[in-house]
Amino acid sequence: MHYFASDIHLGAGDPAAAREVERRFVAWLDRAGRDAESIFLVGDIFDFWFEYRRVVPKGFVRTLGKLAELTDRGVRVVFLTGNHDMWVGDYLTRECGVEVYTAPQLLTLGGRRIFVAHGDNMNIDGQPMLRLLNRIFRSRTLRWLFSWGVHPDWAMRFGHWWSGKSRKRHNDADRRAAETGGPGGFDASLTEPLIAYARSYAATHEVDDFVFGHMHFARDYRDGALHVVHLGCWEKNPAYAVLDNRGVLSLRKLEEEEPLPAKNGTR
Ligand SMILES: [Mn+2]
Repeated sequence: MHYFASDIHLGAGDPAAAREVERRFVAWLDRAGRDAESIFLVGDIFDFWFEYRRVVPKGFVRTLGKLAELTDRGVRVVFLTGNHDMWVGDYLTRECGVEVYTAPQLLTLGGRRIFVAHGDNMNIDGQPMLRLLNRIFRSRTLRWLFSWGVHPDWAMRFGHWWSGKSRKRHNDADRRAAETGGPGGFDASLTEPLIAYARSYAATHEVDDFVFGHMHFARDYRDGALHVVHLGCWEKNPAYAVLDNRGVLSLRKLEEEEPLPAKNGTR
């Protein structure tokens, strides 16, 4: 079995809610670990992560411990960075045994060809502002300057502020879309650009299934041979995907317990 989850946004929101999300995530990792060959963490696992050569952010102890335990047991854990945690360094690899990728991956799993990506900065060729931001955020120079010129407490403070702002912006966009687009229909439309990307990619590559995060809307899309799974966001409606031993990839809701308390901020 191969498992996929994204957009946990650990550390987001008020501390009690953040702790609850982490508790559910760690419980999920634990359950998945019972029959998982591999677990794919498809970006935005942390609401903000920045690491120095010898310093890592406080927190996430249960998550990091569980990841280390899983890889110690021989479960393959793969982390594809998202736009909130693109600045991971070698800590997760060295300390927790996690494979880290900063770009989309086309993998063969259980005989299936699976394209996995967080889903940010795809289809940005026609969007100069996004391209510029993407270049800035991925700049090694900026990362180096940040790392050597900014005290960690200030770097973290800035990062959490920026992440919160980014989530709020998306939240507002969702709300506006909800007001104009009517209930139910708006969120699904956000996933269309990634579906379009998948369709054009599949025209030139052999791919059985696509898995994306980022849109914070769980959706299992099929159109002929095209199969695209959008993983949900764990703050709202936790969902994950499983590639089972028959080679079928499906989206599942987190079968669990009581809903999380309502709160502000989503993405
Ligand atoms: Mn996200």
